[in-house]
Amino acid sequence: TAYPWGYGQEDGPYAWHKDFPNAKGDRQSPIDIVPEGTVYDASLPPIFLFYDHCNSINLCNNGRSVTVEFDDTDDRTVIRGGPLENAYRLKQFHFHWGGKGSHGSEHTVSGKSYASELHLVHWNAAKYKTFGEAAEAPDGLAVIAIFLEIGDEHRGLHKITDALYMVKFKDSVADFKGFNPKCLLPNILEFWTYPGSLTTPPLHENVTWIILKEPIRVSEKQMGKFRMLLISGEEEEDRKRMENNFRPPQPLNGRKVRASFN
Ligand code: 1SD
Ligand code: ZN
Repeated sequence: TAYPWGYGQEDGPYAWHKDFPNAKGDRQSPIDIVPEGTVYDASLPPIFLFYDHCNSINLCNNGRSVTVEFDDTDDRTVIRGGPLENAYRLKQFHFHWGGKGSHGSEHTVSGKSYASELHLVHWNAAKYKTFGEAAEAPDGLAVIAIFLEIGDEHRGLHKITDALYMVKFKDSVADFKGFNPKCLLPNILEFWTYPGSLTTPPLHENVTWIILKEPIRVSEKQMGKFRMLLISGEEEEDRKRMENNFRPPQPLNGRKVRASFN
């Protein structure tokens, strides 16, 4: 199968602009966050995650990442506060990671990469009727990003890493009920926020990014399980690993990055 885009030599981030002109837009993501260049905004409320009644559905390998999808037909699982004007519903979360421990995140902090980055994707259901509609609107999406660094084993992540074998091949889907991403949050919810874009084609410039300062720790062995996933389908002879599925930092172009903390 030919991929319209990916993370390889030919179809990777440096080629995306050919099919997706947004790639050269002026509010692209990810970015390098330079803490000294951010502005503390005392008027920013804390971010609240109402995840108590959340309902995961399945785990999928879409050939570019591994995604856990949620029932988003009502407002049972939302985030509020921070830079957001209303509640945004959780749609899915997924990861970006490297081929080796020290890189793999999309956002960087003063040039430092983390091993992986978790994205909790939410949409503005107060204003738009469907995820698809929100995904094209300027205030449609809010993504919470959490950095993963190598350390001890992460208890909460086990449920995911232990299930990855079920979605080894591209386009595979497995039942994944009852997982609550609350267990993947760090202790402190201090964040940076800035206006940006999807980090994957079509690179729509409609994401309010909320990047948690405190990383979570996962073991090298757990990261290794992500790297066993394949970007090839079960029928394909040529087996390629899913790794280095991250876009490098993009120009800030004068955007202000606000910090919720001093
Ligand atoms: O990579 C994801 C992509 O899979 C999809 O979830 C999209 C939202 O429709 O968001 C991007 S990202 O910007 O969260 N990386
Ligand atoms: Zn992402």
